[in-house]
Amino acid sequence: SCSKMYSVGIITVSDRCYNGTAEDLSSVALKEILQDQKKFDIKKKELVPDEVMKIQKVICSWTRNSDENIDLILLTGGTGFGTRDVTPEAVTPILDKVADGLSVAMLTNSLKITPFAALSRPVCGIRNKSIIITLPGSPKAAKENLESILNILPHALELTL
Ligand code: MTE
Ligand code: CU1
Repeated sequence: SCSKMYSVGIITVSDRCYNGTAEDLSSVALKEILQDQKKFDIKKKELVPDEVMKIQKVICSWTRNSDENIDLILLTGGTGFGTRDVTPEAVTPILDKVADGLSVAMLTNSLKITPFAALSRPVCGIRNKSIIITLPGSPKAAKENLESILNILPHALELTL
């Protein structure tokens, strides 16, 4: 059944939030959406700059089979076309399995809202039985992308166990 609670970790990837010139409002928005569902327990939160190694280090220390044993890892930010945007490049090489269906679902829904959705380069998949999803950086974009796959996540998480 889908009555189980799943643990969630949120990684904000942003140079500006990391150096204190911007406020991390996206992880707050994501938290609110997840809390409304009553199926997710937000156990971890981390803020990292747009750097491949730092992003990978947090993901690898959170996955199932690690001490933290996080079921669902959400990243927000760094999916765009900027020179510093490296979230997809950080996530891709550490995935055991790629789940393009989640990316297609997010893009399909997002393109109904704004053509600028095409400027996000989402990468989703599985590592050590944890589901990893990359979301854009703005609170609005992060929220819209997560909402477009929210209802299918409990079943996905059940299957990866
Ligand atoms: N997706 C949705 N649903 N809504 C949005 O407003 N903004 C886009 C895109 N995806 C947006 C969206 C814009 S303008 C950019 S530049 C990209 O996400 C990349 O965002 P990131 O670099 O902050 O990750
Ligand atoms: Cu943009």
